[in-house]
Amino acid sequence: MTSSAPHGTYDFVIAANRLPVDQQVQPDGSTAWKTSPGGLVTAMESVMKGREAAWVGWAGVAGEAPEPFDDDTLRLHPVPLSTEEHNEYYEGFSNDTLWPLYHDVIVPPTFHRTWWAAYRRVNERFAEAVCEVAAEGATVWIHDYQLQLVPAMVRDRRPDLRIGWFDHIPFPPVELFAQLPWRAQILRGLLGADFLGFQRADDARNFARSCRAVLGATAKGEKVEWTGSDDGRIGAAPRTVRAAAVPISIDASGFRELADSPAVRERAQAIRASLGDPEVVLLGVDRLDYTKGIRHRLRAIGELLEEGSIAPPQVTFVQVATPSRERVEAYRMLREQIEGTVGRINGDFSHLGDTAVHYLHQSYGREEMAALFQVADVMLVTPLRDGMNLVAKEYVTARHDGKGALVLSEFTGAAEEMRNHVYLCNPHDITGLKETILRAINDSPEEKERRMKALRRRVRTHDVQAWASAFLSALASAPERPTRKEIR
Ligand code: GDG
Repeated sequence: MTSSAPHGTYDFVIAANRLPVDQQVQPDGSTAWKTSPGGLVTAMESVMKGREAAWVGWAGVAGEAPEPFDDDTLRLHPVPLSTEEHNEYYEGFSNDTLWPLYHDVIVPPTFHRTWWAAYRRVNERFAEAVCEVAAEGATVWIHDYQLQLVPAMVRDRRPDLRIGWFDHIPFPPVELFAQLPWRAQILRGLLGADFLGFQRADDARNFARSCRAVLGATAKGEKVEWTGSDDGRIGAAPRTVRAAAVPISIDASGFRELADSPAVRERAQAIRASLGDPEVVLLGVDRLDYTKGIRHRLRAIGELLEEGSIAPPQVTFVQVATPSRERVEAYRMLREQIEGTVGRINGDFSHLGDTAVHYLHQSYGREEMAALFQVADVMLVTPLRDGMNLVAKEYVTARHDGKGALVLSEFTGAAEEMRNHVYLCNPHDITGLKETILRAINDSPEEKERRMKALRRRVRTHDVQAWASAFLSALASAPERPTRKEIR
């Protein structure tokens, strides 16, 4: 423990892989930082009011990091990543080892010792940066799977801090997690926190079971007790940690306002007209990721077209597949497969002027997304595994007309909250998925409106601000750490 670690002045510190800023080139060729507003930023704004807050993260450009700077009331503290570290810590260990392992090994995870070394090194750097900015007794909120070692690394340096970590993605069952060669180190890293938040109670339970099986910790209900070890490795101190579900949400009022604006309503009408005013628009919006079930969705759509259950121009399917992680091989292969399938479907079932599948491998602005949601009579959210899935919550929030229908995979965190009013599906069951899509198309307007009303209410009352407050009050009341003496 380095009690001489420097203290900063911020009493609330966020650590996430990315800073909420992007570097933009100005007309004169110079560069400037622009905040990229997202759900997390909005949530943080609501809990940061009146606090001196700092955000520690990578600025998005490899090489030297810019000097810390202020954005409005928030201090942004960039952590540098070299190109090699970006490859090994981020694209490698985070996105090609942990991501597939934590998503039911839909593709096989890759294990490389050099990636692990980089992950550890970068986590250490984040921990140092957190300690540098955090005031005595500050609250630290660490985000996601890229930073699982940071809680213990911060704790070792600064036992005065209150440390929370939130897992945006699923936590796998121990039978899968146990494959990870560095499973014990990851668990010990997380156990440095006072409170660990997960999307679902099942994720929290998976974590607790892993602690029991891998570390021999005691896990009762939401409490994990770890008596530590004296081998001097990170996370060696005795701990009692609470692990519980705190499901994330969206900035519902902000998104509702956007979706309700005249510009977005007009744009929605224009999009519908440009599609040839079909009777039914089916929509998918996802990062192009193998977890999102896009291939299964296309399979179902292809079969429905083949059977003649749906056909353009009356029914058309729009798939927005936002470019993602394009340097990782599994993502390159996925893109090829999906684009091959879309090409085959359109070759077989489109006619001049009547397209069966509109495939858009692009990113769009928030307004365009809100407009697309309003056009969608049936929204297809069919992941094979997803921590939460915010698209599902955005879709219902955008439907201020109360129309539309949400087909939602039971393997999303969102299904925990929304299962009673969505058209629930198992995306692996193509026959069942086809039936569910047809039911969502053909159900009565009254039934759809009833469901949509309940869904909208749920998201409105459980928004991102509520999530952030719930997390922080759980963190504030997390069990006090017993001293080593009390445990023995
Ligand atoms: C991870 C977890 C969890 C997508 N394309 C565009 C665009 N988006 C926006 C969506 C939505 C967000 O990105 C995606 O969030 P999801 O929740 O659907 O999925 P992941 O990116 O995998 O997020 C997930 C989440 O973290 C939060 O904890 O729910 O389970 O995997 O907001 O609308 N936004 C814009 N243009 C696009 O082209 N503007």
